[in-house]
Amino acid sequence: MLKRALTIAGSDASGGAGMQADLKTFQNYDVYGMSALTVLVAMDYQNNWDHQIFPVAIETIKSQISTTLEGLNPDVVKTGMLPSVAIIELVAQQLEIFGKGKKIVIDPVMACKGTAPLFPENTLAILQKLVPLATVLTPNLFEAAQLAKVDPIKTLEDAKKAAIILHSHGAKFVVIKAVPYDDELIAEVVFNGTTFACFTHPKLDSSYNHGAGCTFSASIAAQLAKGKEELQAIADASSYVFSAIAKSEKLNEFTGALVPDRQIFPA
Ligand code: PXL
Repeated sequence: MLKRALTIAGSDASGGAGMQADLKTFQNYDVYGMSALTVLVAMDYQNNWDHQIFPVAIETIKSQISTTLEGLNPDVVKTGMLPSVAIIELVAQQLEIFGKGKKIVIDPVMACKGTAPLFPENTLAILQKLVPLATVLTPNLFEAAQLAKVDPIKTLEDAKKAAIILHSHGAKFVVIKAVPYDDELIAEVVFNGTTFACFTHPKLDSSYNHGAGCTFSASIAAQLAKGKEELQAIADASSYVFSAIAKSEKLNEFTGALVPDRQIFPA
């Protein structure tokens, strides 16, 4: 039977990140995707690709969550950009009531690559309301340091300390993305409360990677929907995104497209 995944996230007009990345990824795994849109992001191509942010009204978000989470019974829910404390609180409340027993992937989006943090005041709300609901929490280095209230993460040891702190706030699996591992490798660093795992791959400096974070957490969500165990889903998501970046293609002078391989495996 078709497995179902819901993304509660923003729209990236450029098509690479946000719910566009999530729905494309779900499709690529043969998982039925649905969405509750929280914010629209547009980019100014005449002004250095500056990001413009247009939040969706709370009642509109609530109706979409009702349609999907209550009305269509997703196997897994993924969250992405939530552009205000009120929206974070709404999503957390709806997940607590209607998300019971479901796997939940929380991508604590705080900024778009190359831009200033969008919503620094949201950090505490994400930590208190969403992190405790996470089956898998997928911060990047910046988000992990902000949420764990530690200095910028520069080493594997720094990342492990932050992962322990974030796990203590209730996330079952914490994955810190793109941690410097050694001179040639970067790693996804995973902590589940007892053991660490590192999934390494070579650094890929020159490729386009817009939307890599969203695609990574959406890949985990799709695989969880199909019944894969968390650690294996995280490992396979790491390879999936690495390959998609390696094959990425330029779209314009500011951004490129990830090119992932299609994933066909039985549910
Ligand atoms: O990559 C972070 C991100 C998440 N969600 C939306 C975005 C971006 C970055 O552009 O636009 C909607």
